[in-house]
Amino acid sequence: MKQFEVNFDGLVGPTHNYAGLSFGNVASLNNANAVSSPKQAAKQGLAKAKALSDMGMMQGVLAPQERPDINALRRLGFTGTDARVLESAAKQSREIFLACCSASSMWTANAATVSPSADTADGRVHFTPANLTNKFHRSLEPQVTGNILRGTFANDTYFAHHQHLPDNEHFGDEGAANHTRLCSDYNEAGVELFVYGRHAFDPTKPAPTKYPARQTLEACQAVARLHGLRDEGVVYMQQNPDVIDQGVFHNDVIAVGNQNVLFFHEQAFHEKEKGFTELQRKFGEKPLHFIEVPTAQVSVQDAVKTYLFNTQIITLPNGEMTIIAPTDCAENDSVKAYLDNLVTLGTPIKSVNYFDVKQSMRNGGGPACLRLRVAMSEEELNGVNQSTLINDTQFARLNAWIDKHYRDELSEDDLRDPQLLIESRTALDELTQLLQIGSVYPFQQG
Ligand code: SUG
Repeated sequence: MKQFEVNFDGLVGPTHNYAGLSFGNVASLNNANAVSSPKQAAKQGLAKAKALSDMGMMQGVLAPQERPDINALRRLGFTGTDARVLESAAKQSREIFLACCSASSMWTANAATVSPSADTADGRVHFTPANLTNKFHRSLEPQVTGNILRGTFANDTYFAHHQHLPDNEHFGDEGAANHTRLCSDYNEAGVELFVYGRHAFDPTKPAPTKYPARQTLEACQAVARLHGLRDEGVVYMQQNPDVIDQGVFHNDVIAVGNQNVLFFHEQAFHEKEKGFTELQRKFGEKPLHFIEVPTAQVSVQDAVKTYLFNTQIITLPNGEMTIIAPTDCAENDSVKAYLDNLVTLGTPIKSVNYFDVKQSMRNGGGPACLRLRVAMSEEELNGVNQSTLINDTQFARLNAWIDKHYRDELSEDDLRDPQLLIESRTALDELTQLLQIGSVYPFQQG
């Protein structure tokens, strides 16, 4: 039976900007207030998606959210016309205004946790949007994310959609960024590795002290229950609290997996041996490759700076694995030396492809942040809304759509311009038609 892992990349929205909103995400803080280039950012992202499609991979896109989020501003007491809401929010509370303008929905690794049908009790692909409670600007995303996922995976026979977990820090959930599925073949039952930062109900357990742990064990367990995963198909591991305090705000900044490969930094996990023993036992007899990067070769600092682990490991149509890495990895001597050597070691990873995703990196998002993975059978893939999949025609259409609607530059002042809101809504309304996902935005729903 044919099997596919489809990467759904987040389209960068027309109001892409850098606001420095994520405490604990060092790159995002360092680039606060820089003038952004929405057109270039969107084109960079789309070019990466197209390049993967040209490599023979199945590739889709997820629509961005509408920002500024006028609804959120109204809920917070700003009233009057849309123009008035923008003006008074920007004037009275710059922080709230900027949070409601965040470009963060482009990182679809945080859109949801996805369990393929081979792992779930009812044999459907399950989706739970991440509640992203730890950051106010990200907590605005789950409702519309759910709408977009329903519009993209619109067939109830194959796809099951859950509501996001309760909006509370006890159930802080950051989606696929802390979830890695290991398997021999995509459509065989696998082991889903959930990585958490802290225990919500047990304060005696270790936790970071400087930066927040965004994901709780209890959230991971709830998602596994919702998806109907077997105990034998799940492993929970805690992220090393020390690396969270060094800027590793999601597990996908320090570890990445694909099929039977887990690529990770020596310092990534708390109680590593215990977790790996369980992982190996549940994975079974078939080979499982643990590729550990020693601190002596790549420091945690370099890993955070270059996003060595926020790479995508993909299996090419010829069966070989390749790493999709940001160009930042090629520009760092120790990381480049590590990768050059890695492909000679006889592991399933045979090559590295570098991509320029600097517009995303400046907000702390590498290639892996930009995509949500969905493993599917051919039948399930046929049940996906086909307009959301990338082929030459759809790529050309989306590129033309960006050219038509996106600005070359955007500063903080532009975000309060009511004309930008009109431009952005016009663009998004057209996008929902292009992707045939229906009315997903509040402004379309009246
Ligand atoms: O949640 N940055 C995002 C980056 C998410 C990266 N995703 C993964 N690692 N999977 C975050 O911290 C910053 C936005 C700003 O500063 O404007 C932001 O939300």
